Amino acid sequence: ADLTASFHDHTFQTPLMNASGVYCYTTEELDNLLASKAGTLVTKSATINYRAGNPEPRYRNLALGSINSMGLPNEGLAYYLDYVLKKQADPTVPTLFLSVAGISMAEDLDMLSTIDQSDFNGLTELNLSCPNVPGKPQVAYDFEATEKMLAAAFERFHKPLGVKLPPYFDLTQFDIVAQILNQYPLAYINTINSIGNGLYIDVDSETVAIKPKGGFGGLGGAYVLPTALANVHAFRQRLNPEIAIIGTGGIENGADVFAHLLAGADLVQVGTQLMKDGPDVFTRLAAELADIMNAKGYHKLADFKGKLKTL
Ligand code: FMN
Repeated sequence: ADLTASFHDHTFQTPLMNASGVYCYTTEELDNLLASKAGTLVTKSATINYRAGNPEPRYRNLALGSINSMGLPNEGLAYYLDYVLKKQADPTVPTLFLSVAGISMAEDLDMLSTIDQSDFNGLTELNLSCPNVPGKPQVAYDFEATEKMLAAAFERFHKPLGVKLPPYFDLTQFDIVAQILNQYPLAYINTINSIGNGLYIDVDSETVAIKPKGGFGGLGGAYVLPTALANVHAFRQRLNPEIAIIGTGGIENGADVFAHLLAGADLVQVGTQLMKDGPDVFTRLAAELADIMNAKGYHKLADFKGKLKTL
């Protein structure tokens, strides 16, 4: 099977990539992703300046996924911008994604201006959905703030822009959010970020799993797959066709990748499973996806992408 994925005018060898925040903090990790079966990569969500993030332990692998409250540790925008600018000079490197997540709207706009004025020619992802900064609500759960943010962003930003969204749970929320997003020339949405503020309890020790926020943290992995698929599909049914979708959440195997694509994703991202397995996960996922396609007689992604059947 041919796993080539197209995304606007970009072509990737596979539809697979890392999810921001996992295995993308350092240039060494980013280089290892480029050497893997991932079709491309996204950098760790950046703030203007370096952040140490929350106290540890702040991430825990769980049997059904993961819980984390990292608090946006990152090297600062200049570090990641410098990386993608260096790499884009190499014709063998695919188009890259650069993620930003300011602590305030002013910081987001400041970073977007910096990127706009740089030579970066890849895709920029504005993270409107970080659930793990104490005292900060997620922008994307405030519909007025989301609309204001997008209006201000597109006033100063002239390059391809996507947004990373949190999961929504009510069909009326999908209607409202899609109606806002459809007003802007977005290149794509990326859905979903972690399901915010889960609480894992270890019954033996009678304690939580992570230190920040008394144990509350974002859920990833198998816990979130049905929510992720619902968000991909609900937005694919509501968004302008020009807005592409990156499906993120709960991917453990090739069947999960297939399901995301069937629901309407153009590319997929892997967080928790990449944390557990490292970049070799992409070799396995590509092989499992190809096996499923071969068994079903599909030759290319377009043969089934978005073609989910209802009863
Ligand atoms: N999402 C972001 O957009 N920016 C981040 O900086 C970010 N950091 C994360 C750090 C960790 C340790 C984890 C586990 C997730 C983080 N996420 C971040 C969310 C993931 O990108 C992804 O949306 C979420 O984990 C669901 O995917 P999964 O089920 O494959 O883990």
